[in-house]
Amino acid sequence: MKIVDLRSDTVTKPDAEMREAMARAEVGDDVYGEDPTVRRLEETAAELAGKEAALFVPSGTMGNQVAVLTHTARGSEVIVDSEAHIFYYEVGGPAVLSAVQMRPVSGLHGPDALSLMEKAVRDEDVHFPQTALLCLENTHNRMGGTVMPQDTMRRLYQAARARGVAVHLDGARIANAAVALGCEIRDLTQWCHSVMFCLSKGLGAPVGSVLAGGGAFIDRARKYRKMLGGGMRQAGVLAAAGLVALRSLDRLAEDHAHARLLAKNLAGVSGIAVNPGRVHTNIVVADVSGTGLTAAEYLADMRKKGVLASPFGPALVRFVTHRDVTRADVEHAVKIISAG
Ligand code: TLP
Repeated sequence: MKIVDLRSDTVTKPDAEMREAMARAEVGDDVYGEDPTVRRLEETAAELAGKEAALFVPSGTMGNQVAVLTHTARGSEVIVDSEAHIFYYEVGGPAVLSAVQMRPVSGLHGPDALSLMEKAVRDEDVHFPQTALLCLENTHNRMGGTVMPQDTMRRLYQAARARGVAVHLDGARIANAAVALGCEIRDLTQWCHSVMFCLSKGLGAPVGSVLAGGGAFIDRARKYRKMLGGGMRQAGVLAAAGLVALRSLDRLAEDHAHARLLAKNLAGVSGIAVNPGRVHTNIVVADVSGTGLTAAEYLADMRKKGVLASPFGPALVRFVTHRDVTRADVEHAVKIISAG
């Protein structure tokens, strides 16, 4: 049976070109700073993000957690959207690792972003924790891969900076945002102090993310990465795949077109509610309550028929397009889903 795997853009496998680059990578012990391929990846990533330096990390989660550790002090507060990955999907890491208090704000990535953020920043008061950090996410996973425009990022960044609050961007899919907006990654990342972005999502690398920021910030982050066990040795074999991944940013437009095609077709399927207008990038969120099934039941049924997707709530299902899914695969998935 043909399987179309739309669970996540993390499921891609390295292609022949990537494996070839991995096999040929020049390597050294990166904890000693001696892996030339890792260095090249970090320099390339810093350049793309318009930052002084970058750090190769094994995962997006570690990149975000190292950023929170580096920006905050124990007991300080972090403003974050209530649906953000850092708050929702990172196993409570900020509480355990950084001993910070998360301040989840509902709607932080909506039209009232600026006023909600300004309201959440603490004044000086003996009772209050100090607001140390604002975390943004672009594209926003749980909001269906939606893009935060550059102007919103700029206004949030300027307001946060005026209050002495640092800004970290979870840019796991920042390349998707840049492609959707038709701008450079650095046009977006100029509005944050640090950014994490993933090489292992739509870009197809098997492992790895990058944290970019100022030189002194990355020096401190490197020590936290070591503390968390993320100091890797001959990591150039992985960085080589990342370098190949960074050459293929433009291909994300294809994933976006496939997601639009999927959304347009699903919107016409009875029992399934999709808003194609909210599909900005490679994620489609569908409400399946009209089928009379829960998301888990619906997904189990689709799995039997060869279409894989992820649960996103009691009645919500997420479909993600990626480089290992062709237009024909999307058309096949539409046929299966439409048949119910
Ligand atoms: N997201 C995964 C799951 O963890 C939900 C997915 O399938 O989408 N930030 C954002 C916005 C992400 O979507 C993810 C991964 C991460 C961080 C973490 O990256 P990894 O998986 O490399 O730790």
